[in-house]
Amino acid sequence: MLQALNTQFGVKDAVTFVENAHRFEQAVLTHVSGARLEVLLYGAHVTAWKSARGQELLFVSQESFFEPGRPIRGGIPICFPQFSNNGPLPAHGFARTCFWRVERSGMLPDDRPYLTLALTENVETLKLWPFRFRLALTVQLGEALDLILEAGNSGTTPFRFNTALHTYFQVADIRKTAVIGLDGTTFSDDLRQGAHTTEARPRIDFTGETDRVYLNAPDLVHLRDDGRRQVMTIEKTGMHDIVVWNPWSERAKRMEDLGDEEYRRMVCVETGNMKSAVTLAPGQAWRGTTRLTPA
Ligand code: TA6
Repeated sequence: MLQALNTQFGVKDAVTFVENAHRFEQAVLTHVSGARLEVLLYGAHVTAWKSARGQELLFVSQESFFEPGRPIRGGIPICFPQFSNNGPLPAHGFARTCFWRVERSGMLPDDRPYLTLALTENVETLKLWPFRFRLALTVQLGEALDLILEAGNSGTTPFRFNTALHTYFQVADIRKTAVIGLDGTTFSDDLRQGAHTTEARPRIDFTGETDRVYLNAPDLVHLRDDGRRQVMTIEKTGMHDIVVWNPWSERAKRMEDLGDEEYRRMVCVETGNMKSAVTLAPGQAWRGTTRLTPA
């Protein structure tokens, strides 16, 4: 299988297919700047992203499961067609626990490698969600990482979905971490039964469990990691909401796939349509993008 993938989709010095330490097939993308990305076929899950400076930018828990059927704790899980437990499906939908197929790979005119993974309905997804669809993730790697998520309705009835790129950023210390650019935005607070409040703080610091969906959030926010003196610029298009999540100590202790202290080194700043569902008529398609630029 790996050999067939490399023959069909490998790109010299830029896209290679290998097994990871847990025997999952993954694509490794490399860019001339030194940036490096690992994407599993399982869940189209990005599990590692190194900057041109060689710094790992994503968090993956030491306690994460790497087992078919179980979600991975960290990296960039894709939530689809449900976000969280807001519906009858497994938490965050089924896309993150399905094996996707490679659709395309290559080099862009500016010499950035790209890869497209796709998921379409199968017997298992139809049991859970009776719709025909195509979901695709394209990753483009330069000094920034571009993530392009597309969903299409290939059936004969309309459907609604929610989706997210549930990105876990690695930070040096959550107490020296802040999200900038959400002031003035209304959020739904999961820790207060979804109560709506307007964010007053230009700089959102972390002092406890945080689980908020910022509704119709700005298309540009920053994540400051003052511990590592790094700033991540997060830009989105076609995606309405931003989730900010850190489980903090008590919740971390109750999670079997997160170490008790690991909450200190992660924060999720997620882009997607968590509350504002997308409706697609037969033949229609949706596209949302997120660009992550480290500095
Ligand atoms: O995005 C925040 C959230 O929905 C939280 O409520 C929290 O449960 C987290 O995602 C992780 O969900 P998971 O199903 O991966 O344990």
